[in-house]
Amino acid sequence: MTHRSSIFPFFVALLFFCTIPSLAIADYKDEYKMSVVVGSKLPWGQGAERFAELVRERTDGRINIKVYPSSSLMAGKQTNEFLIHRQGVADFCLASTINWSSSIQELNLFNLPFFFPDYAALDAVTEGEVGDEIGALLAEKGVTLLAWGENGFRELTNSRRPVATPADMEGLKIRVVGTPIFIDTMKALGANPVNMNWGDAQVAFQQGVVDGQENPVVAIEIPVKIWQFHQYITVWHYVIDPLMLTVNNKVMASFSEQDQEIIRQAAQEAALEQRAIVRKGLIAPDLSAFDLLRENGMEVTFVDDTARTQFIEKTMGVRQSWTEKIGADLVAKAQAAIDASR
Ligand code: X2X
Repeated sequence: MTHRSSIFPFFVALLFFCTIPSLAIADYKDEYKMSVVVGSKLPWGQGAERFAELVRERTDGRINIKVYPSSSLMAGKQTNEFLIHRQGVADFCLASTINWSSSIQELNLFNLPFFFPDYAALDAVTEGEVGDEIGALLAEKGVTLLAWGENGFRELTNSRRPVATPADMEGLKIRVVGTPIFIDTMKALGANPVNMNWGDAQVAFQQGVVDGQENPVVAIEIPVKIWQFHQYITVWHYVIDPLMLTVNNKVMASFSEQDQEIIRQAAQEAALEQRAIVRKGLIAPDLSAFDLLRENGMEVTFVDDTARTQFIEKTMGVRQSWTEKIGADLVAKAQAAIDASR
């Protein structure tokens, strides 16, 4: 009897101290899922890994984010990513606007053909009023935009011939993402677009099912060694591909204010690093990325100003019809930011 009563307070104390820390993180899950469309070895996948690592370190493991690469959370169907993010299947994403733009029309702004001339134009848009408006729009739809990362300008590669003017596009079979504006643009250029998920695309290049594709040089074409399939590359900056680092609103709200701040900061840092990595070697005077393509046997064609004007004219109908879907007001604001950046 005496023995039992002396040990009782000890158990109460033990129970108390063990419960306190677990109560404080009671709402946190053991694992948060982060979706990425491409593999972990690409700079895009590595940007997500870097973010997860920074968050894990700075929250002492309270927030454990696991990256699910290669569209694995949406069974390969990359254009479903926004839907599964909104539903909470993916808590976090590092996502291309291309894959979300069939769900959110406004994101087609970045897919307007030959609209963004250079990186300064992109930064002026994402870091200005338009970037904020897109953030507000995403928030309304259930996700919080934490930072802008980057895939890069999308450049054409093919196995048939050098492409320098719109006439050279005639009849080329080009793989594109299953996003309608890409089909429209390729058709306007006289090409034959085939839509395909990224997971299937690489096999299609290998088997020569398509003649060509379009993706960023440093972020995708070099890491997948596109020269194994395509000898010709056209540097035409036809579409820009920013990435959005996002978190589901409800998931964000479940974190303490201190942890939310850690997440915001980590996102900014990881995205900034990731953007620098994918731009390296692409902007004069450092054009080493193109040298690497040449060393691997590719013929690099830079589209000059005259040809760019021809490409713009050839796709003007696409630009006009999609401007209506995106919202003329948003496109005009982006145009003003681009003009001011020049
Ligand atoms: O599918 C593509 O081409 C990729 C990997 O660049 C995107 O997800 C937009």
